[in-house]
Amino acid sequence: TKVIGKHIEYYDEVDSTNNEAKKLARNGAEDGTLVIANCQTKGKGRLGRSWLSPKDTGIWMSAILTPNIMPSQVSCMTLIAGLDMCKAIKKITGLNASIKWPNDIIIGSKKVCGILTEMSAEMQRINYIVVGIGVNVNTAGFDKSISHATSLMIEGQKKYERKMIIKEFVEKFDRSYTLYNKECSFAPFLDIYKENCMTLNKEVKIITNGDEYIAYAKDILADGSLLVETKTKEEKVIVAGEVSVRGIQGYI
Ligand code: BT5
Repeated sequence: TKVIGKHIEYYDEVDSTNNEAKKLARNGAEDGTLVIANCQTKGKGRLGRSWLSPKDTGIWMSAILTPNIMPSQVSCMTLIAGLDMCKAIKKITGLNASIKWPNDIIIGSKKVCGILTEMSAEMQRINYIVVGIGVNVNTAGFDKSISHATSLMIEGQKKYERKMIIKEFVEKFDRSYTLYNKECSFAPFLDIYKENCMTLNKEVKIITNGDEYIAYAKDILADGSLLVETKTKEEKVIVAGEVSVRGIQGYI
């Protein structure tokens, strides 16, 4: 690869690879540095939630990125990482994975991968981005409290080598990262993102700024935002917030 994973920091156990990556980034780690751990004791989800990261079973990794883009473009970087992980999972396992906008990866109606992006920025400039990716690979089962979770092993009925998925992802993301830095636009990824996105043409629940409503997911726009139509036929553009898709078990 040219940038992503040229430098890899591996740990047997850390609190969170995102926290470790942020420390390294503050100390000037090079663009594309990957932090990978076999186990996280305090894996983090979004909005202060926790992410179960037991040893030997999953991919818990964070990429440190220092692209020359505006803070408003960071969400595209996350979309692209999700897309490349979705493609890597499909290539290595043959399973029918798809993306729940913006960047959860779903198989059937269950979540196999989540992404947590954190950044340090000024108004017009990014200091660094940390894209943290968690994939349940060989997890045998989940607690009832996260019944919406699944693993590649549960879905494919066999074990997978974590390093093969990491390798596939890193190669893809390296190419995407170079392209994004050159074009500074999500446009080259839009069609393929839509092809891999299960959110489109479905009823969704939008939770944003304390507001919650049901809408219909119509399209993904050139900047990666989600266009929805409310029950009163009003169009809204969703840039951040939580989107649940109506699935087999209600909304996931
Ligand atoms: C996410 O949050 O989906 C982002 C997860 C990011 C994890 C990676 S691992 C490497 C890096 N280092 C970190 O510390 N984090 C990143 P969110 O959408 O908020 O989902 C969190 C929710 O998913 C929790 O509240 C649980 O209900 C559920 N959950 C927890 N562990 C899970 C798991 N292993 N698989 C699926 N769902 C899980």
